[in-house]
Amino acid sequence: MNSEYQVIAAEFRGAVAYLRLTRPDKRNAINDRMIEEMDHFLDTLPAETRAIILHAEGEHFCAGLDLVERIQNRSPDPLSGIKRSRAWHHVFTRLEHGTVPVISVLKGGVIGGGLELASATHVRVCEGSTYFQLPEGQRGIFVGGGASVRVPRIIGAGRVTEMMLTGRRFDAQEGYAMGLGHYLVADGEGLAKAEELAQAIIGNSAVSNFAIINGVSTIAEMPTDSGYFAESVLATMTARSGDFAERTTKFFDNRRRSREESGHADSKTD
Ligand code: 1HE
Repeated sequence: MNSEYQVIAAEFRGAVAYLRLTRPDKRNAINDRMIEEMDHFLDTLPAETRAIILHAEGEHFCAGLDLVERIQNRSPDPLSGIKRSRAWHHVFTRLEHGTVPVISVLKGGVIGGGLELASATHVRVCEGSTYFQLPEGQRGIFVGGGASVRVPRIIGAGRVTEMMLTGRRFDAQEGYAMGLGHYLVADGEGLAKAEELAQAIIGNSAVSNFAIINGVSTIAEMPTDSGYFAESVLATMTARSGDFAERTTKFFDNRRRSREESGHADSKTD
């Protein structure tokens, strides 16, 4: 990718990288260009990035696959469809299993591929207008960006099957109760909430954040003994990162200091 972004925007403010979908006239539908641009965004993340905030222009987070482009570029060669699907898998997996946590700000439609994208993010903030839908059955297609893998892990295969068969919508409250959203905020307040959460996450050890975003979902798929093995390796790796001793010593020093200060305050009042 060598030209300017057309369908996303990138902004870097200190440790936070902002990835904004900028195709509101098409309800942020994901075309091939958007996948390429997201890939490039991840290629060029500044070294100081400690969290990514994914958000969108307009009233809808994302209307899923660009159906119009898909029909125009339809090819009888099944491999062309496979390549497109694999490109989505590649980019969404880079988001999910990269080195920094991703917080998404959801609003309006989180439809089809929009839910595939959202489910690759680690913390999902829903504004009140958010709704979730998988209308693939109605459109005559199937999910191709990882939804059949990621969404059942959140809400179960049975609910995903039913969502896809009936095309039903879950509103923000329902999505929140099911775990599709982790925070529910009023319309227009999603970005501020994401920024507040980003600051909390940035305050963690970067090595722990890496272990959390890669370890938990990967270990959940492993056979039990492999999971225990992988967990012990991550536990040892994080504990040896240097951050651990420094942070934990500071934590107890601060507690001791505040205990002493409150004791001092007590003796003053005595
Ligand atoms: C689009 C798309 C799209 C809007 N591809 N162009 N996704 C869907 O089935 C969702 C289809 N879209 C909708 O249901 C509605 O557009 C919305 C509920 C999202 C928004 O409604 P509204 O009234 O605000 O907008 P609109 O008038 O329907 O559309 C505005 C424009 O956005 C219009 O373009 P225009 O040039 O005529 O102005 C629409 O064509 C365009 N637009 N959605 C292309 N999806 C890897 S597999 C993943 C499989 C899936 O994602 S399936 C789900 C697909």
